Amino acid sequence: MVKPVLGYWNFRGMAEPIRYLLHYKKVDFEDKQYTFGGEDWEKEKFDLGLDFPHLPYYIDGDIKLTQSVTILRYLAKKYELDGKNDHERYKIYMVEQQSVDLWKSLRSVVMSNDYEILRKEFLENIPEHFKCFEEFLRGKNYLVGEDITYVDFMVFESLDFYTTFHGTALDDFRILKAYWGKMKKLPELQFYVNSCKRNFEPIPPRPKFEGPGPQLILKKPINPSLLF
Ligand SMILES: N[C@@H](CCC(=O)N[C@@H](CS)C(=O)NCC(=O)O)C(=O)O
Repeated sequence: MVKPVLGYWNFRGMAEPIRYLLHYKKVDFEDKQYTFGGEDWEKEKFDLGLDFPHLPYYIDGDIKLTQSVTILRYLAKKYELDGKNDHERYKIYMVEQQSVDLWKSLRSVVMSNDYEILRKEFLENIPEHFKCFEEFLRGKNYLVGEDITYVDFMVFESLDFYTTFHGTALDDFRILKAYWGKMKKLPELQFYVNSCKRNFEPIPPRPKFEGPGPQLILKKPINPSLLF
């Protein structure tokens, strides 16, 4: 049987929650990583049979999908990580979009050419981003109840992105911090998160993060059309 293929750049970005889910469910898949800024993606882009050729994509037999959240929804349904009933699902969709907003708001700052100006204000506003998540999580095991769902992988990646950006970002949020730690220690993810194959960079390498880890510096400027 042909393995499903997840295609994305060689950093975490929008593909990372998908990678978490696939590793969590022990899916045997190919993690195809294109060199960011290289030509390998451009060469293949229009030959994969994708309706909307973008990264990430997921090819699972006849199923050929792009749009990161669509891929997550597909996998969550297939591997039963999408809630137990409609009531849970509405909550899941709400958290899903909230998580996209959370991730994108930091990404837009760190990718901005005005980063040095925006950074300070963004740091001051982090509590605004986290307050509702902290309350939403209160008294729960995972974001939507007792069981893990795909939105846990999305929010976990966002929290990891924020703590990479600013090491103490979560310090005033006891519940969120404990949740982030718990997700990081999920037994099903240990092999992946500790593997040398996992990329450190949540976005294309930028010499900007305060958190731990290697700091890579791009050798050539980012071509914005490759990104969003
Ligand atoms: N809303 C889309 C955004 C996808 C997107 O912007 N992908 C960028 C990389 S992060 C891309 O495909 N760039 C290369 C291209 O369009 O050829 C998603 O969530 O998947």
